Amino acid sequence: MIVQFGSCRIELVQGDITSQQVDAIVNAANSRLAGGGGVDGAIHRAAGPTLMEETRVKYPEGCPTGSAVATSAGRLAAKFVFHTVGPIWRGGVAGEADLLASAYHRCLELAVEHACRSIAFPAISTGVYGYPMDLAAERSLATVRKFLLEQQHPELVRFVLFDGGSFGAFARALEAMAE
Ligand code: AR6
Repeated sequence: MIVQFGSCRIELVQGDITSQQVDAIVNAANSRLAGGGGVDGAIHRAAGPTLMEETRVKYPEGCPTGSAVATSAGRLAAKFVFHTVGPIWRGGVAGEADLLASAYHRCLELAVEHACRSIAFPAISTGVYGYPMDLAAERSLATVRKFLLEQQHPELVRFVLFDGGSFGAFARALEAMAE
């Protein structure tokens, strides 16, 4: 599914983010940038050990929730990996929505700073961190849409949804937004 916003587009696909041919791939990391399971584990496995080595050297302090940092992409087809830290869901009363928006926003800023024309996101915070999928879809897509309409960059933002449930949630939210 593709929706155009000005000269940019948001695309939804179902699949594995590590096989995407885009300039930047976003990793849903933790604040210690220590690696982990889920999409973080998959990205580090596919990229190889240089990703963790570079992360340790460049960002020994880690990365705060709602922010993001950039590394090269090891064996991945992308040029960069942006490691962002989404919020842990605590019932919605701990600023989770703003922190989730901030994580997406900072990655999009990094994409512009690194002259990326295309970027692929997973559904940040919706796995181990427990953010409800429908709410995450709405907030994530609204944040990206606003950024694209204001900045007109990057040209392509692709959400790579791992299963049918997450793809359906994002498709419903994007359809509602395009109406
Ligand atoms: N491609 C695309 N999406 C994926 C993939 C993949 N290969 N693998 C999983 N997903 P999660 P979080 C989906 O748990 O909730 C890690 O341990 C998955 O189905 O990876 O932000 C980190 O180190 C889900 O919808 O990230 C942190 O400690 C989405 O990606 C913590 O988990 C995010 O799930 C971060 O938790």
